[in-house]
Amino acid sequence: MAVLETVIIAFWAMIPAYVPNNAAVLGGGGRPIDGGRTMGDSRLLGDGKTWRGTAAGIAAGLVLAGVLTVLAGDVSDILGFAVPEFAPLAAVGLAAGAMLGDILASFLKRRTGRQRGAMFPGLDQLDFVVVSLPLTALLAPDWFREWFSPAVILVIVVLTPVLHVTTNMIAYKLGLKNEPW
Ligand code: CTP
Ligand code: K
Ligand code: MG
Repeated sequence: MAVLETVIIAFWAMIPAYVPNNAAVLGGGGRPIDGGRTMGDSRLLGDGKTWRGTAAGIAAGLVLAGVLTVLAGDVSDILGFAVPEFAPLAAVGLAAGAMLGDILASFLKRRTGRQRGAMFPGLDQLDFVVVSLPLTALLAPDWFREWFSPAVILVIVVLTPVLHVTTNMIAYKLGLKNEPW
């Protein structure tokens, strides 16, 4: 499989997992998921993980998966190779897995003494991949096997941190995000 083809499939397949993070920033606010609860000296998750942000993130991921599924046939014809349509459970695994990964990362940040907004290099860039891929493999195993070849997974692990750093820098410059990570 050509490298460019692998990169395009990896990017396409991960859009429903990439978009939730950014949508959560735009839609966030209101009641924190942890309801203010603490564990030890720190918040369980912190004020940066809200119900509204999480719902906005998952909804955005599902909508994107739907749009891409509608476009997949035409795009595949234009490109000359197939890009994935999203099985409903694959869309759920990618979108909800991304938000769950971000929430688990905040849990780990609070346990390691990091305040809301503190950076955690590595975890910040890959938290959503680490949960969304296994969750998708669990919820839609056939779909996952069809599209997430070892080569595609390798591209995702390399490409995701680059995209993450770039989009967060842009969001920071636009004043949408408080920190550039
Ligand atoms: N956000 C949200 N709900 C989520 C994820 C994000 O409301 N599930 C919103 C919050 O306003 C949050 C912002 O998006 O402050 C940026 O997200 P993120 O960088 O993930 O959170 P941080 O504020 O950095 O908090 P943490 O240190 O816990 O990651
Ligand atoms: K985060
Ligand atoms: Mg942050």
